[in-house]
Amino acid sequence: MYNTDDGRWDALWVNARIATMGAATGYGTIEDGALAVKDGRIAFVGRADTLPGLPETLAATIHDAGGLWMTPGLIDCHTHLVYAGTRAREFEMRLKGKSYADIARAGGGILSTVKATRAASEQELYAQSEKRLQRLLAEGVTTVEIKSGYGLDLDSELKMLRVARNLGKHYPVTVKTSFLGAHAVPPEFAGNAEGYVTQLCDVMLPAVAELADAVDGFCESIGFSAKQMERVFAAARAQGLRVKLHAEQLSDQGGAALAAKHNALSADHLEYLSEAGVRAMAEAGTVAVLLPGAFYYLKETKLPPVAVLRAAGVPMALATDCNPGTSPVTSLLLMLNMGCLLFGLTPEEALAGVTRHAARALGMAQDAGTLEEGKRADFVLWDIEHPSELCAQLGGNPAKVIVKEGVVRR
Ligand code: DI6
Ligand code: FE
Repeated sequence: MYNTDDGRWDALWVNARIATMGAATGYGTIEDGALAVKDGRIAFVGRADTLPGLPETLAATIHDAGGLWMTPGLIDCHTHLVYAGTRAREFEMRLKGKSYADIARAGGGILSTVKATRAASEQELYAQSEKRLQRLLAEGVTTVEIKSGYGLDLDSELKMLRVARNLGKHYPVTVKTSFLGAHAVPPEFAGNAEGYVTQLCDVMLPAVAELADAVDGFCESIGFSAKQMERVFAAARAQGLRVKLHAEQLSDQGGAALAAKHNALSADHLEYLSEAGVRAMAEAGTVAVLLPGAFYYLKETKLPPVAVLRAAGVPMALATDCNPGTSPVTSLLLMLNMGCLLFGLTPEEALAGVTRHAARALGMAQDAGTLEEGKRADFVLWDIEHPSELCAQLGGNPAKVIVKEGVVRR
């Protein structure tokens, strides 16, 4: 790395093998590639021999990527990483034969994390959540979605959303928040889900809207019905917020079609998705967010209909679902492997699922997810021989250099 005096660009990276992820299929590979940064955005990406001059004359700082592979910064578009406590005891119970739904109905599950999260101070909650975020970032994540939904009362939901936003202020990561008040019925409303939905729509949603980028829900027999979610979505629209939905995770509730009808950014999980649901998503352009960590951790056997989604042209994203109950996962790279081996994605599809399609699932397609001029200069240099290695490997971390909005963070 060396400096020149009056470069046009802030920085220029040369000698990189670039997987732009900008092509409809494949990696969008550029051999002997160069990428320039200006004001945190990508100002040039292409073959070095198409640069408009000698590198030294073009930028203030020249970085030699040393032949490493460059990809967009990874995007984890579905996490619940702000929470307190653990649920390891439930892991033991499930090993002894109890199901996730049994435990939830007995007052464990989500509600046990609600108890711990309500009890935690904002500082404690931040400290516990920060560790999980650090692990995600170490593997090249530069954008993360974080849901509320373990507070389920106004103050605790606000606390969660503030923690999520503050993490984004203190770490080199873009945080998108989702209000997931419709995650479970809190104890104060036991037996009165309708009453809780009313409180959620009339009081909570307007009060959290400033801290939320989108509104989510858990549409399930142990969560909220499609009818109840419809009320939540109407309230979201009144606040000008886009929606998304945990749909068809444990049973087919018609959630994906409902989400599509409300122009949702994404429908997530989708193991029990019907063909009608796939068609509705395709027509609406709703992203399918696949969560192999939860599939694996719950020992689910029903697979999401990947071949049908693919044939219908529904964009498929992959995410960790980082949460204490069904997916205590802080490795998006591990999800690449599981997406391929458990769900049958190709490595190109898996990588698009944590870049281009994940950006779209967050409504950020204009801004992130591919290495193209005008987008944020969020990228990773990997010590790998080919992008497929990011999917093929288990464990280890080949991320060598992580750049967030043009600034080297590692
Ligand atoms: N589906 C999930 O997999 C997570 N939330 C949801 O709606 C699980 C949340 C938990 O068990 O704590
Ligand atoms: Fe989830």
